[in-house]
Amino acid sequence: MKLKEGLLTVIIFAMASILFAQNPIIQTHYSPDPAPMVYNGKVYMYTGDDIPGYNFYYMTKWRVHSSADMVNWTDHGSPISLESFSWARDRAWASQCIERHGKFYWYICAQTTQNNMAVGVAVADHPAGPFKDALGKPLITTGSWSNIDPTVYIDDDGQAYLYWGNGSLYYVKLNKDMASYTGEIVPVPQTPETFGGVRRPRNGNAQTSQEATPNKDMFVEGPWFYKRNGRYYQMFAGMSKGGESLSYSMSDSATGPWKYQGKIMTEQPTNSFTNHGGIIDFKGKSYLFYHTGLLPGGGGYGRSSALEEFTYNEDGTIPSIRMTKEGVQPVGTLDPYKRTEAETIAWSEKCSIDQQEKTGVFITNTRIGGYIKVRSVDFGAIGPTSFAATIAAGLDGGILEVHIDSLGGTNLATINIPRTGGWNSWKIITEKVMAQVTGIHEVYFVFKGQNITAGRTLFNFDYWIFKK
Ligand code: FUB
Repeated sequence: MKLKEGLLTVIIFAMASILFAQNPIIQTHYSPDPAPMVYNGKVYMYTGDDIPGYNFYYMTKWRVHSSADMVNWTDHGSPISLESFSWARDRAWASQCIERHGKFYWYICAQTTQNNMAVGVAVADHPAGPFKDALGKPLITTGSWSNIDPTVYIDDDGQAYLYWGNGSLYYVKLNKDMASYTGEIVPVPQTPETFGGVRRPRNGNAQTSQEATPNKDMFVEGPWFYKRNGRYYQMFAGMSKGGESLSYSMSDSATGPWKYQGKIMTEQPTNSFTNHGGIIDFKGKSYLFYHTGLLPGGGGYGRSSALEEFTYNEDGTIPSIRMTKEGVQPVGTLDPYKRTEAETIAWSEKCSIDQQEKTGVFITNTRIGGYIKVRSVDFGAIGPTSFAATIAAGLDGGILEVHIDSLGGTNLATINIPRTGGWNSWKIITEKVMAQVTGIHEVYFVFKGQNITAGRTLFNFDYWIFKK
């Protein structure tokens, strides 16, 4: 009896941790090297794109997601890839985007046709693009493998700084056009006092962190430069036992001297050698973005963005932060009476995303047993009477069920999906809402099927809306 109860508790705990999981925050694809940007009431998160099955960082594109509440993330697809930069041939590595006077400057790094790494910049009128290469050539190109992981910040006096580096850390002062700079590239001095240690000189061109001294720290890569309450922060991927830590230094000036402060995140079971982070304040809270290899099937070359909330110490220093599965709590609600893209997701299983010129980003590869969960949905005081979803299905048999609060919670609506004329022939299908719902709930869009071979796509799903 006791054994049975114990087993039951383990099963309930495992199910609860799946249902309450919020990290990694993107489940439909890998999303390494998260770089958050706060703009106009939303957080935009720019990431890379690890390719399943590879054994190195052979990445080819970058991605954008956004959230107004920190738990529901809308996928904006991949507005830039290596093809967007005529000079880039491989390794679409870490990036960061910033807004200046209504334009968005997305600093990326990639391997050049000359086989070294360089920093480039793409520009857009909207945070999710379309972006185009601002220069048609790299912005930083010195022939060095250290030209990776750009981070950018515009100071209160309007001066913009671009820092970057692997092993060595550099900066330049950007001009107001954000696509050129004045003065020399400045190498930042590294000592135990400034960055916790010194990396041994590189042997040739190898892109490796193997020279690290376990347990000590040093600047490895992935700088994240920002200012808060008049003080400057330089977070970076440092070195710990078994992999990269997230560590930081502080300064009273944008250009140093830097004072090493310690490790923010270290020796966590992230299942990834690298870590790469970004820090923002949003709606009065502070957040650390980082990556792990913890998405099922993931690892060191299959990394996904994760998120934790933290509070600065009174003196402005950053506490030690542990990774969690539960992630963060919502800081806003979602209005179900406005069109919501189906690719707005708090958690999902057994589905992925695709992108087309006409439809934009949509959910595809929906399979039996899969679902999309959306959190903090506010139905208000008067509940909905109907639910509509935009669906495309080349075959029939798929069923979309809408439940609240859990996968098996109250069933609000069921759509038996007909053939719509093809996987790209979209139809708005409306159904009556079968139960009364008011107030704030989680909503589950559950994928089911009748007489269907398990594993095949049930339907494509573009957006949904409730009506009162
Ligand atoms: O994602 C490729 C590289 O791995 C990044 O540029 C580094 O920061 C590390 O995360």
